[in-house]
Amino acid sequence: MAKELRVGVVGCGFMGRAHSNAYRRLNNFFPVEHRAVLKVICDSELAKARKFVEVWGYERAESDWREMVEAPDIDLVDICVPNIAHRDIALAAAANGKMVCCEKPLAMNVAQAEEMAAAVEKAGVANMVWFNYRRVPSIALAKQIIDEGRIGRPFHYRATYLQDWTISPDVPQGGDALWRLDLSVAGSGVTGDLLAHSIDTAMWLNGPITRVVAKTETFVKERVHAVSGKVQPVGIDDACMFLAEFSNGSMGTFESTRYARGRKNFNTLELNGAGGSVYFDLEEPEYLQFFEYQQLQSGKKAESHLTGWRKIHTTNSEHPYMKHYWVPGTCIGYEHTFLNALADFVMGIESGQPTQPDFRNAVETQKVCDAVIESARTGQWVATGVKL
Ligand code: SOE
Repeated sequence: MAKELRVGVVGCGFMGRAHSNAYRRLNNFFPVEHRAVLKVICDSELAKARKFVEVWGYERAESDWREMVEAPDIDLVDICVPNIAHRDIALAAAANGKMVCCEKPLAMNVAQAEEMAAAVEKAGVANMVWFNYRRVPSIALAKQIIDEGRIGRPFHYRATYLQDWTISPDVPQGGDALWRLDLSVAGSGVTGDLLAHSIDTAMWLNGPITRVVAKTETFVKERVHAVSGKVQPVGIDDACMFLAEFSNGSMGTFESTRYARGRKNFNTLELNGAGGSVYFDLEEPEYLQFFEYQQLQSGKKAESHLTGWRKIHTTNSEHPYMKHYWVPGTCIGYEHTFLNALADFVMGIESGQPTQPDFRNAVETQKVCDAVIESARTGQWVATGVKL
């Protein structure tokens, strides 16, 4: 008989939905031993949680996460609330012996992130941070290609993460919908919200970032606060660019903004090495582009009159995750990145080989985020202290 994985989710927003969908679909697509059971959805607004029960099929709604993390019928606490609340919920869940999965970024800063990693380690509970883009099959394929040695010595890593939804000065800050614009709730702007994804992916693909130099900008200096109704200074970074050095000797550029008109969720990466390059663009997530300069087996130069970038349609059963879905040539979507992450987490529990990124790993991404913010403040290169 299947073991139950009884889930309690805190937060009914965008991520609450994305994760709920993953729990509901897990056993339809992945042959894991555990059966996900949607037990509790928790939101400080009980009416919202009740609505969620109807839509997503949870067993009950609650308004106090403190009760939920103590409930004996919950195995896994999943944190989908604004960053300011991550630490307290994670610490309480771990103290109650629950597994903990947390939305990114792990915390408001490194100090909190370290505390959270220590708490889950002390409790000995399984844990994961939802850096879902690692689970895009094309990005996982890039990882495979890099690990196979097909890129050779890496020289350049290039990441962009661009959006455009905060350009209007009339967009308020704060509250349920716009907490990402409120420094006291989010911890930072695009650095924690968007670049954390790029940094996590970059260090997964290309190893530790050792030091950074950054420039941030806040284009709209004041906004009405959605809760207080008062005009308040904006503290977040609206845009951030930074240069990075990797421990493998390659260099990186990272750019993120919410002011790139027309760019909705433009997330790209490119890695150039002596033996080849890979390029990924989230607007065409089912493709990975690969340029092969040197053949892996023979070591021979592959360039000829037929040379060109290969646009790999990452939909074959040989490609990461794809054998769990449809027939070759058919695509999966954004929501499946969460499903893939959940499946990896559950397989990690079952195999005894915990999946990554866990809290400890996400502390390293947080270190880079904090170093970026510090560098933007001082104008100096800042060592990240990353240990991977
Ligand atoms: C912000 O708009 C946001 O929703 C991020 O918070 C997510 O992490 C990102 O994947 C999409 O954009």
